[in-house]
Amino acid sequence: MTSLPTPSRTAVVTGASSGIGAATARRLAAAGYHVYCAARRGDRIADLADEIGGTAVACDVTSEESVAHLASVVGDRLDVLVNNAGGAFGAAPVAEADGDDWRRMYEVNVIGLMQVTKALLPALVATGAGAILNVGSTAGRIAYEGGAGYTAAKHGTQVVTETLRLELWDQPVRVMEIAPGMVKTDEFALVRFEGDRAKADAVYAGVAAPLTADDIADAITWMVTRPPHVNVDELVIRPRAQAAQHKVHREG
Ligand code: 8X3
Repeated sequence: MTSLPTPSRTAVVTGASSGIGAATARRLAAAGYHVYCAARRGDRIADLADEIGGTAVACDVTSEESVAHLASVVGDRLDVLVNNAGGAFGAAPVAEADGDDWRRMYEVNVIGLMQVTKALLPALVATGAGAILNVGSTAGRIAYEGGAGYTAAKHGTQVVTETLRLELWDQPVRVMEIAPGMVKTDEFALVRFEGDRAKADAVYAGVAAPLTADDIADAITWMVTRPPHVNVDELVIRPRAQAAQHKVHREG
């Protein structure tokens, strides 16, 4: 008797064009997933998808239409969704905050996550063992000066994750969050400080070994590849040098 080939496991990673997203796409591909690399910047995900044998999907998570397109490309079965698209824009104190920056942060870190999750949930349920992994932040656990727009948005990521886990309690879908602390990527701090290289570099100054995007991708891959009954609700992960947001060991 011949048996049908097992369909390969599939994963969607949003914000896959750089940093944690790109590293996660690579790690999941190495773990045997066919990865749909989703990001606004189509050229960058095309190269990544080629490299890992995945599929590039240009997608702006803040656009319902764009997310519907992503869902149509993915089809009716999906094993893993990594909601990674997000970011910080600006670092002004509340008294000088820019409403547009705050709206953008809420749009991408919270509404985008909701839209992608909503669109792909039927496919995740259909596999009988889906996994949703939301990329939050330690900024979703604390407050710090100049961080309110971002911390509010990442607290949003955290609480949406918790809510979703409650709502899906009887469904075959795990709901998890990773909350990284200081991760040195090419873009996070640079985007936050609007291209100001000196300010971006100061974030990591003297820290011998901040986390890398690949450290986070490694942890994400571990979380989603646990057996289907094991739900790692949340994983807070920092470099050893960062005991807390305000307590970072800097050398020199
Ligand atoms: C990034 C962590 O410390 O910049 O999500 O808020 S922090």
